[in-house]
Amino acid sequence: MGLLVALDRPGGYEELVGKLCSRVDGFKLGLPLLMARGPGYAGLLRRRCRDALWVADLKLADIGYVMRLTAGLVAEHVDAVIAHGFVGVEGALGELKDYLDSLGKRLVVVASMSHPGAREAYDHALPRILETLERLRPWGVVAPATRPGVVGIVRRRLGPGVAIMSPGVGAQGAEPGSALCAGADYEIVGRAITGSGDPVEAAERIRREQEARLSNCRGTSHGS
Ligand code: O7E
Repeated sequence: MGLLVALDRPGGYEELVGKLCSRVDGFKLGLPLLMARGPGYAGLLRRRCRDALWVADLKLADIGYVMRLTAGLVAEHVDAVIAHGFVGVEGALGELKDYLDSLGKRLVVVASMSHPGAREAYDHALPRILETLERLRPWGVVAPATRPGVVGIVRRRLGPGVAIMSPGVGAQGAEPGSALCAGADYEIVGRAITGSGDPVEAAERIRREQEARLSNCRGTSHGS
């Protein structure tokens, strides 16, 4: 069971990261934050919580050359980098994966998204993106907590060896634990924690809700 906190809004997170460190599994650094504070800010935050899983979300969807340049700016400070799946393997994700492999870093690829419009964009594309993921075998995949059925499809297709991380819990309406029950390893939570008056209490509450939902759904089939 995992909880990753999305840090998106530009701001100072040093103290919050220190407080959340023992309560969550990792942090996803958003593009607005990294643009405002610079890639080195990732290193500064990491020093507050070294053993967590640190993921850079640079909204990568480009040719391999540009994705490598962009990922290279922050790679030394993080464990994993996210890229979009629809750009394909040759000249794009394949190059990025080779580059990250050479640095000992992990690639996470978006299979589908959590917002309502993702139905227009992703429902017809998902079978092709799943083929891409099967060929590429990235370390991780992003699949939407708002659509647990999609999480289940990704898990069944890619098997147990891939880390599935699911955004959409809290502000976008999915309940804590719902994606975990569908087969995800981590739920990504941003505003429900960072926008709360008491982010530590919010993270602890979400943890408890994850645990409660997971213990209820264990024994039922994934993706239902
Ligand atoms: O809604 P929140 O505040 O809990 O934040 C959700 C976070 O997950 C935010 O950082 C957003 O960029 C990310 N996210 C989604 O919300 N939906 C998706 O489908 C995919 C992502 C994501 O991380 O995409 C990586 C490119």
